Amino acid sequence: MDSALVAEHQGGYTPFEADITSHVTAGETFRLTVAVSNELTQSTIPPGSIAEDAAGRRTQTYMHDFYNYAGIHRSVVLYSTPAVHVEDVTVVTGFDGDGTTATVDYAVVVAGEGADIHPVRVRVLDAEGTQVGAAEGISGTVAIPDVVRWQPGRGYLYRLVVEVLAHDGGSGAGAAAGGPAVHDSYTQTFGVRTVEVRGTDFLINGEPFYFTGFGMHEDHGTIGKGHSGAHMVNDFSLLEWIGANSFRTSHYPYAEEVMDYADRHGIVVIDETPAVGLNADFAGFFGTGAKKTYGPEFVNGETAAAHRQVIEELIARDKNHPSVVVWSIANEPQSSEEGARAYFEPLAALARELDPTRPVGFVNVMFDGPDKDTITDLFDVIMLNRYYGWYVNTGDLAAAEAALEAELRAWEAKLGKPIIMTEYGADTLAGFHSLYEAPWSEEYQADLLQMYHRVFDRVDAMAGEHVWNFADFATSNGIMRVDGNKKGAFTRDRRPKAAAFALRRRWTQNKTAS
Ligand code: GCB
Repeated sequence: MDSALVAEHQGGYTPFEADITSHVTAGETFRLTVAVSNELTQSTIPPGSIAEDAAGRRTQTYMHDFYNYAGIHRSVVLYSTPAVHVEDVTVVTGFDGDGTTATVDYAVVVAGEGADIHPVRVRVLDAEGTQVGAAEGISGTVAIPDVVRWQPGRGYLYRLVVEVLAHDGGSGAGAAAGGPAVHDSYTQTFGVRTVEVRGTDFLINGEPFYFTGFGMHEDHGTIGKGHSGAHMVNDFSLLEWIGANSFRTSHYPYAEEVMDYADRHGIVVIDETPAVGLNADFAGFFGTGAKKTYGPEFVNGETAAAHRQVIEELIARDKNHPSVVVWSIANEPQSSEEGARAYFEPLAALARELDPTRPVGFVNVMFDGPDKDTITDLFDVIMLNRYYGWYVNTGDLAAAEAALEAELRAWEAKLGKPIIMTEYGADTLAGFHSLYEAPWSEEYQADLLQMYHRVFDRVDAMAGEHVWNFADFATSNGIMRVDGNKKGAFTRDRRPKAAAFALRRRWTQNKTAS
């Protein structure tokens, strides 16, 4: 049987598609093969390198702290559309006047030959399915009076039903009812909310929002990175139990089902690209790598091209999710070396150009504090991963507390923007207890988190706290990891450590029953 290559795509976390119409015949069977490679190189995001020894044995190394699984982790879907069809929809929401009326700006792309002669109409339905607004044309604004807002903790969703009509009136469902036939239709859910950074406040719908939650990973026993609805629902239930209002998709875009769930349940998301490990300073930790980050050897023009692609694909995929309130374009890149600013300035500008409605950030690494970092001013929020009391000041929470507070105050003074602590935590072996401040014990993890919280509560610019990590997870082999990374508040099979109860007490204490 003849076979043909119909599509190729680089990057493992964002969707891609191919039109296979000319290769198949209606009514006949065919074989569709999807093959994936998990090899990471200097031109992939995340980057990695492959060495080959004299015997031809190839080994993969990479500079990020989670296991490089292979295989197909997400859905593969075969679907058909009419030749002229809805290809893209963008929805941007705002409020009018006294804030009780919403403005819904929409833009539709209709693809296919002769697309422009087909009339387009849109209808807005509320959660019960009642039509609350309508408009005609491929772009426009629909007003929703007495709008129900999408809010943290309350994921109220509307639907925008986009219909491409037959250009000659046609016949069909709509025609039978007296209107023109519907040629193609697509339903896009959306929520009405605004996001804004003002001074050191992070505002959702004009109200200060404080992030509580975790950096997470798509990682479970047996299924690895594979998406599973049952595991997803369990993880979201644990987030609810512990009082988390948000999470970061560390360190890559998560399955679309996760984003839909967050929308529906009012969970706030910091949405991250897979740009992790762009940092030669980690060479010691991972036992390998270049000496300098920016240059032909490591983060070069090819890396930049792949990085642009992942930003474009993430924003194209997730732009209509109300849960997404920040784009994080990288985790812990080297940000003090010469070359960092020239590398990141165009990427920050690209993210803003693609989506002027959401704050853009990146996550800053401990080595590049406020005295050394050269790029954080290019972004709207300050996102920090800090390990005082763990990698530094190990076992000395008093010294860690002073160092943490001094650094947060320095950032506040330098940039005056909201600070979100996107990682803080300690490896903890579930079941190990100690009377003393013993790293790895459940007591130490809880004490360390409590120390951070004392400091956060003293610093005005703090806008959120995401513990590293939601659950223990698999990593590559190394002397710093025993059966993976153990910084979870939950174990890998989602049992709570002592810290989980402490977090629950903090994160649920101000909640009124509803
Ligand atoms: C970090 C990284 C995260 C690691 C974590 C750790 O800064 O962003 O990927 O897993 O530290 O536990 O060392």
